[in-house]
Amino acid sequence: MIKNKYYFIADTHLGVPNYQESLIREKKLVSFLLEAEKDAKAIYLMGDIFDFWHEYKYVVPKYYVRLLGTLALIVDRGTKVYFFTGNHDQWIRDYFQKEIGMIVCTKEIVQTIEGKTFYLAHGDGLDKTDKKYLFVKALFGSKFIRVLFASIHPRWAIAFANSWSKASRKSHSIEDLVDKGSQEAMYKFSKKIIEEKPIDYFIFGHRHLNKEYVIENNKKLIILSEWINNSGYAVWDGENLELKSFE
Ligand SMILES: [Mn+2]
Repeated sequence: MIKNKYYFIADTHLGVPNYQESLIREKKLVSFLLEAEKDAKAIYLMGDIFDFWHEYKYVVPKYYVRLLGTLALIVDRGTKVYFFTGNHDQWIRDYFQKEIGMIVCTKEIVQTIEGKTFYLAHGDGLDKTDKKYLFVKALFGSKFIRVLFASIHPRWAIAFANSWSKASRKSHSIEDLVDKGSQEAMYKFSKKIIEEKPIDYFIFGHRHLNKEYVIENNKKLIILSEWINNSGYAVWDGENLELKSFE
């Protein structure tokens, strides 16, 4: 099969709402990746793949072995895999690059793929009026907090983080479902960016919306769905950029 497609998914939030349900979703994600691999030139994991991830210098969380093994296999067989950190899984070190061979992106990237220019990001923190969110994002990204957290025994640190991430998800879930139309921060952001940069397509996760916007003419914004209730993805074949659902 010719490998000429590019796949984009986000917000699988592995780990919630509980181990059993997450495992079912993880297996579905593995099926998706193996299916996509057949004709994929690259696969973009656009953030919040894990509901919580924290790795230590010599140790990683004891979950997600099917997904991690599959990703390593796919990379070894020659497909590029990009891993964007989301707001739920930003606490990475070198494991994803070194052990799995993924290309890690800790912020947005602008990339020309088969003749079109893509602006790709997880998409949190785009609303510059949301000072509270930006403060928390800066705090969690700070070296001081990371060092402090890493110094707590994982027995406590991981347990605390798991309960925190679940609480955070609950508080966001109602807002996440609201479609703000033209008031959507990602839409406004994309409109502003194209005034300065020649971007054709924006792809974001984070908002869980599963929605396509026309920015202007042929310029598009795609906001990927989450995988807890949906299983959407975007695919680009050099001619069409489409939102699809994996069943
Ligand atoms: Mn997110």
